[in-house]
Amino acid sequence: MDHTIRHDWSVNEIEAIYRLPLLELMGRASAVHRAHHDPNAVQKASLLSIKTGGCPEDCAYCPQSAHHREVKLGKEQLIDPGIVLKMAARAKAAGVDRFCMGAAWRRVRDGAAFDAVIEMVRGVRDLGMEACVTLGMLETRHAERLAGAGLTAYNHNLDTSPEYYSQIISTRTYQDRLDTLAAVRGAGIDLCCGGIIGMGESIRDRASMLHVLAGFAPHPESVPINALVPVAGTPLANREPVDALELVRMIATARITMPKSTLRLSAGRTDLGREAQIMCLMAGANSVFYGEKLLTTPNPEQDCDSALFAALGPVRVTTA
Ligand code: SAM
Ligand code: DTB
Ligand code: SF4
Repeated sequence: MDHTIRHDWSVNEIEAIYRLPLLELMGRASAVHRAHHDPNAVQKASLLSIKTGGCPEDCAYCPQSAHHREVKLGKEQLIDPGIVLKMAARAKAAGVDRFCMGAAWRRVRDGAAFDAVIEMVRGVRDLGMEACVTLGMLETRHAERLAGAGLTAYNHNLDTSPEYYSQIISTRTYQDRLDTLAAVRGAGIDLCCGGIIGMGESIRDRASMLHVLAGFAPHPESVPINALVPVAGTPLANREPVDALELVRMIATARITMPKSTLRLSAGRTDLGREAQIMCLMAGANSVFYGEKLLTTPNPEQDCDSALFAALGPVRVTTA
């Protein structure tokens, strides 16, 4: 039993950590990070949208929701597994060791499309990479099939606090999210579960979301922290970009409350300079998404990321 791992943080305690003087917060987070992780390793993960657009959910941040009719994004069919696996192999050749595939589905259904996803998961694992998928809600039998195909992790985010959630999504409940996460856990698949900052939530909401995550026993193995990418045509299109230092605080607080989890500096990197990204890594981030696109929105171009990795000096780019 590792007594440094706690599941009983209170929201007040977490908020107090978030509000610490920045240098104190970063110092503490960095110490926890170094105690539990190789501070010189940064995992490169890649994302691919295997089925884009037309999603029946109404998530206010998401360009793929069919409810946001002004978004300029086509609705596409599921990509053929052969093409997906070629892209995974290309990512692997670029030093990526985790390949994440996202479908704009409300829920997993049995049938040919799910069979194709199972084939993709098997293929990515056969390439020697970690495989993660995010397919919306699922039930135990789906989770078990994914586990049988060797899936490493299932991404399903809380997105925000239980209190702020209804401002962002009306087509499913927080409890729906928790039920899917329980089905994933029950099948023995790692959880990839995090959220977004910059959607108008308060610092209390950020602490409250971390309270739910850190209350899971075990903690999610992977915690993506996204900064909102405001997309034209979505209800959050005109949100002010979140201050980079808020992202640093969020990552540092996640690191202190979930010492062993892999923290992913996820969406929102295009607005961050090298220095801000390096602060996020010092505060406890272990991984970035690499490649010019996230699911549908831009990610830093290869030149920018080469400059970032060059500035870091020789880092171990794989942790798998
Ligand atoms: N449909 C599945 C679901 O919602 O679980 C999977 C795909 S969904 C695009 C995966 C995650 O991407 C969301 O939970 C959200 O946290 C993040 N995301 C989507 N749009 C975003 C945006 N504009 N800015 C930041 N993060 C975003
Ligand atoms: C996560 O938390 N962030 C990634 C991954 N999980 C699937 C997705 C970010 C998507 C950003 C919006 C887009 O590109 O469509
Ligand atoms: Fe659909 Fe996921 Fe986008 Fe919500 S976040 S609209 S569930 S693709």
